[in-house]
Amino acid sequence: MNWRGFAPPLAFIPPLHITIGMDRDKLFKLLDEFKIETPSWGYADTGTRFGKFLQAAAASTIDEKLADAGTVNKFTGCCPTVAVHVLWDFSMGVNATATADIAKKNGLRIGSINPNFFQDQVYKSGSVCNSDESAQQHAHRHMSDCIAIAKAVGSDILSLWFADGCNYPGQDDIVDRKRRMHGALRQWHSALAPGMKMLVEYKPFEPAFYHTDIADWGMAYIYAKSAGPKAKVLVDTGHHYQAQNIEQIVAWLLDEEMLGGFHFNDRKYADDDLTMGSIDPYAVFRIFHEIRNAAETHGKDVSQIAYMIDQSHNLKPKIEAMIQTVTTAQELYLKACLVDRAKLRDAQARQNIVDAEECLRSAFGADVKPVLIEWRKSRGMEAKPMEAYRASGYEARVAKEREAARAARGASSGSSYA
Ligand code: RM4
Ligand code: MN
Ligand code: MN
Repeated sequence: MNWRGFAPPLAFIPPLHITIGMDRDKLFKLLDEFKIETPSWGYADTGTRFGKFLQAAAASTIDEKLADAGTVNKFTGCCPTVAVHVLWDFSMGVNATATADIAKKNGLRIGSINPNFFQDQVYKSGSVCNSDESAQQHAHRHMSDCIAIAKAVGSDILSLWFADGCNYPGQDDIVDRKRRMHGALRQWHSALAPGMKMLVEYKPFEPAFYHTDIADWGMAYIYAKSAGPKAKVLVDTGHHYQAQNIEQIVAWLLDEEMLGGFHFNDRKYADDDLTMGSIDPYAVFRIFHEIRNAAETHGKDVSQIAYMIDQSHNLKPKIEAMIQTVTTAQELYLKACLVDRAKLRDAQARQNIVDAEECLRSAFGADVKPVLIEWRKSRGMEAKPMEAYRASGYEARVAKEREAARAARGASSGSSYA
């Protein structure tokens, strides 16, 4: 629709290259390079603190999660790595090297390793920020296991999120806790294999509700900077106060060369872990716009950004939810690639606010679905991933197999995300 609300007749829509000032080959190359990591926990039954609703097709073992992740990658061609959550995926008896082989059989690699510093009883008052040294030691032992797993599976990302924090004013000394975290991160940084990265995730609330020990991007930045050059900041889109300008944080981190990656999800209220772009797709577009702007206008290297999904599909069928997420991400990324940056620079130089804003709005409003279909066809992929996945009958098949396998194991679904 144009701004008066009348859609021009189709025949008058100019060809793509005229509208966007970017040729098809460049766009296709950008799409080729755009990869998103899916999380193992997105394939499992998850819930809220009030309970879980179980799905027959949900994955319960790491093998099943990898089969599902491989299926998402098969239909989207965009998700070659899988994030693992160590305690949920590598319980006793799970062999890391064998798991890497299963990933390979499913056309995947193990991506980020997510340690778990929140589940064990000893972490009641935190992990490395805890004044109780036995909790700190427990966290250190777990981290050594995680570094060993990372080496065994050939992962190059340790993705760190801490539930550390306090529930009440005065509960512990904020500065002592800060120094404990500093010490732990520095120590772990020095244990990283060459080529490994350490991502530091922040979150202002939950499960601690008075303060968390890495509450915002500034704190994550300071910790990462002091840990060493392999440490960068991880932006989880659900981990901000309402109304926070996330794309500005992204632009700053990019300019400081401290943006490590994302956990994408959407939310309405708190850390809701809803499907990316389901509530506010323009917000995701604005993030991608800042990334493309950093690359094209400011000459920054954005190739190392780890795009990851951190969602819980409590009610949606897991694989469909993931395919929906990934195709949404591709659409919004592509729209951001379409922003006419020369035109935008010109409008900014003229201080013409309306023209400048329209550069973003018209790219956001572009129908990119036909371009994506063309790109998929040119790469020998399914033109419409969701339709093709539904037609494959995968969900009904694994539902049957997994129900039988669970019954044979005598397994019932536990309360964790594993
Ligand atoms: C946290 C954070 C972490 C995720 C855990 C399960 O809120 O987003 O990245 O691993 O939840
Ligand atoms: Mn996260
Ligand atoms: Mn979260």
